[in-house]
Amino acid sequence: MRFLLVFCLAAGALQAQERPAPALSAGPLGAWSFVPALPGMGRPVNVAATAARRQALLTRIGRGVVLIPAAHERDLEADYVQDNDFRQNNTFFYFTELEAEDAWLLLTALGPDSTDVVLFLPSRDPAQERWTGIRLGPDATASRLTGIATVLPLDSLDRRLRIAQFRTRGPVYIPLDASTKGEARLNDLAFSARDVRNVRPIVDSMRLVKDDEELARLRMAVNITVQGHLAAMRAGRPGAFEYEIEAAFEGEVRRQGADRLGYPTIVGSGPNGTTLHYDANRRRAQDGELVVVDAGAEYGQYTADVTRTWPVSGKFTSRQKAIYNLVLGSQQAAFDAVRPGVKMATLDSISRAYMREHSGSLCGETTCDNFYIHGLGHWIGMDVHDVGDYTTPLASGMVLTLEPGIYLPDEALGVRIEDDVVVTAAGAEWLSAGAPRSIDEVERVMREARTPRR
Ligand SMILES: [Mn+2]
Repeated sequence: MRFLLVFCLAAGALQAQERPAPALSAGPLGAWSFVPALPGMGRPVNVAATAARRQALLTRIGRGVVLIPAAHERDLEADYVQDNDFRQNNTFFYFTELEAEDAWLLLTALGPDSTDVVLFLPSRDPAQERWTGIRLGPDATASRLTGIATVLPLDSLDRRLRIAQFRTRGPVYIPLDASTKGEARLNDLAFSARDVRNVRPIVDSMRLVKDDEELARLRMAVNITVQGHLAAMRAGRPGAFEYEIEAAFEGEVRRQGADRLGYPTIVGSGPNGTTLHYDANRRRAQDGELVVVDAGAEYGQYTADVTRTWPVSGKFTSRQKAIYNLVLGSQQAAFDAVRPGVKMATLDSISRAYMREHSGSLCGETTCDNFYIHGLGHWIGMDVHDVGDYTTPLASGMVLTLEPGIYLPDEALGVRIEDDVVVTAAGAEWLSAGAPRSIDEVERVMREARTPRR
């Protein structure tokens, strides 16, 4: 009730400095937060969080210049578009939370107490805006909404860059990766015989530990994804096509305000459940089979990654139960070991050891861990397989997946259970616990979906 009141007050005078209240019980989880003065697709920028990240980067660098480009509109003729023509570059987004195309960010560090931040935006073009809608231009509105005091037209970038290089006489850091390999300005810099370095390793290590703002976005993406998995389970029935289950997931997450999918939805029934990245989703699920649904929604540039495995009939067979509970136990063993200081490789070994020791005769002559053919998990964030060194010991605020599986192609039987987990000071928290995971919960949700309501 208190939250509702706060929301009403905030909605009256929403400013860029304030965060919108989280989505409430009424309406979709990811309800659109309208910012009258921020054109385009953008949600409000958390100016405090982005300023803190920029300062942390400049502090790490000490002395030097950082230049980061935004993404550009996709080419409808050349690219396979997924949902719309633009997704922001992750490095640019991390330091701005801005979904502006063709922008650049220039950061200058002259020492611990002297830093400078300039955002460059293309000048507005009224004729072009008939096609694109209103764009954020280099003016006082942009400064207010982004929390960046200096916002200049794009055509002043090269001059400002030269001045920044002259003032610092230090290295120039630029993101060198697949997303920027077509940037002529960065290529010119990289071949300029100056001290040019890749900023990605520093940024990637920062992105490994999520701040509160990032965790809030991840929680939203996960909560939306949970709703999608419930919808997928409810759409399950013998004879359902895999794409019907896919549509139930994707329809629900979009209805809940997901921006797009985090990755192509995997719906593998029967034999397809034993193919790890099967995403054609064209087969008809047969009575008695399991279906593996590995699907995640993206919200506010962050993606969830959740997998559920359930029987299309709504009831597990005793064989399916035994395999499923072995995977579940293996996941729980890993979860119970998550705490700051532990490494991903240790968790992986713990989950495998559990599976080996509890296999009994389930997998015949051998133990079931021999059919657990992928790693335990990975970081998630703005990328579904997020950046960051996997040898880094866990720390509070890191977010990872735990996804053991057993794949038995000879029996057309695959089970994967994947949840998203945030490391806390005391251990870990399940983020995706709202998606039914135990056999009883899964069967109950599927039974209730079939029972006609009176
Ligand atoms: Mn995954």
